[in-house]
Amino acid sequence: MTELTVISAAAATPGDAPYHARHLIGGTLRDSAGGARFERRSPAHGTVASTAARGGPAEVDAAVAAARAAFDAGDWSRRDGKSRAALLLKVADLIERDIERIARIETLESGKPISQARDEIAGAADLWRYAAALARTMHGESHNTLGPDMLGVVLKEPIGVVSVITPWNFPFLIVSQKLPFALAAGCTAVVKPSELTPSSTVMLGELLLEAGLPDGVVNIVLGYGDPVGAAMTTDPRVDMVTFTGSTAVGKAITAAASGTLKKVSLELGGKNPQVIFPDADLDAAADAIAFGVYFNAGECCNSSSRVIVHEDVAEALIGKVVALSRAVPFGDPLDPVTKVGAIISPEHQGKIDAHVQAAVAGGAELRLGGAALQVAGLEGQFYQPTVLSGVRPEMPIAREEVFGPVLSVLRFSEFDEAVRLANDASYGLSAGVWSESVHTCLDFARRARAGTVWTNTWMDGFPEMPFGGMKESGQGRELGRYGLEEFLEAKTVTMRIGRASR
Ligand code: TXE
Repeated sequence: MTELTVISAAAATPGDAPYHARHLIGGTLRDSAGGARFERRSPAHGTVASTAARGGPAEVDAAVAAARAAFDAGDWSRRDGKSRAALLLKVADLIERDIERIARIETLESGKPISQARDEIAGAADLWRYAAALARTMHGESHNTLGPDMLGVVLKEPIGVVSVITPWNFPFLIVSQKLPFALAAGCTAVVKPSELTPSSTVMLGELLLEAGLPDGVVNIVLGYGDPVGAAMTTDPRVDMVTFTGSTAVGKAITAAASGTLKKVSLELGGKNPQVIFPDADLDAAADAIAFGVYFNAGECCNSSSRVIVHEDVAEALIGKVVALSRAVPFGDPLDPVTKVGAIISPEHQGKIDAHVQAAVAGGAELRLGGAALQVAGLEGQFYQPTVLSGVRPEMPIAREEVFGPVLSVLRFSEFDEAVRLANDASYGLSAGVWSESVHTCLDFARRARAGTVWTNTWMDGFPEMPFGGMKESGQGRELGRYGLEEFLEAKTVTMRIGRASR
């Protein structure tokens, strides 16, 4: 079962002094009034990666007040697109200048490989740049067929104060899928990063100050979902909540926000299928499957955790995936060779293992892995690359988000069966199809209930292309023009023109 590619400790105790993350409220970085703090240990090394101010209702109240005042004052919300764009471009430059610093804290707090953290920060900078372009292309519409003496204009206006609540798996990327688009639209914001990964968002706050963003336009409050996130979803001065995280919390936020009828935009979990038809390029598919399931240790909403393969090629495909799985370098995330790092927390590692053991007890066949991974010299938690075959659609492992490096393989024999299995989940985030036939791919793409369908590829993302989910994977879209529209409201202005008297 073993014979994996394990990367032992590059440096068992990283020498970094822990970063201290503070709230950003009204243009000032500060600790909580009573001095409350929490600390984050590296999930790979066990050392203290950071300490953070621990906020509560008082900090949320001050941050929301600052965001509301900044919005209503209009220095940002009514500023012209050209100067909004100039500021967002400056932020992109500053992010690129600080890639190394931000990537390192992402790795230390989340356990993800440093090479992928660098890519994530570079990709985030590109999102700020793309949003800057959108800031100059915002426009409404005009109507001149309402009658000879009537003119109608639809204005696009910023929705107002936005609460931005983000998870731990891609902290810097996810805040950058939301915040620059909200700012491009003219909104102001209160941001809460996950309590597990607070620091990179505060580093972003430092860059926003350096770039000259007016005080109060972006505020950051650190702390736990309850009370900080909860207060951000009920405060009547907040107009919209944008959230990425678990489906359970997404539902709780929707319920909490309904009291004041805030707009809610949600990017939640996935149980994303890759469907492999018998004429597919199996080497390419196997490669994409291994990448799709092990990227970010499977702690990824787009994880391709379900493979649905035609019975004629199932064994050949599984063989290739298992061989690739053995070759993927798992281990110390600070080593640039590593492709898969640590699991975010011991509790989460326990949940992953419980899923795997239940599947095996239920009749799934363990083809690789299925246990914790020991990495020499490191104290943190790692999980072996795991491949399960013989998974049946009714098993929990085929339906629930595992959020770990665990692949479930199901089989099919007919096209319609493949579509039915792919859509047989409460989630609808992304799906993949592999076939040499463009007809098979497009037929599947049109019938898949998923916000994104990759054909003969997996997990390509572009700022220009919208991203979001159907069913319980969420509502609303990020990125592309859609990502800007989420933060805009349409206002109808109707004018009587000409000299005709009423
Ligand atoms: O997420 P939570 P967790 C899934 C994945 C994972 C599971 C749990 O399956 O195993 O969720 O992860 C804040 N009001 N995803 O527990 O709890 C919280 O502080 C307002 C998928 O870390 O959803 C954090 O900032 N906010 C996902 C954020 O919500 C609240 C990425 C996310 O935390 C809150 C992460 C409340 N009542 C996990 N409770 C994806 N889509 O990729 C918590 N929060």
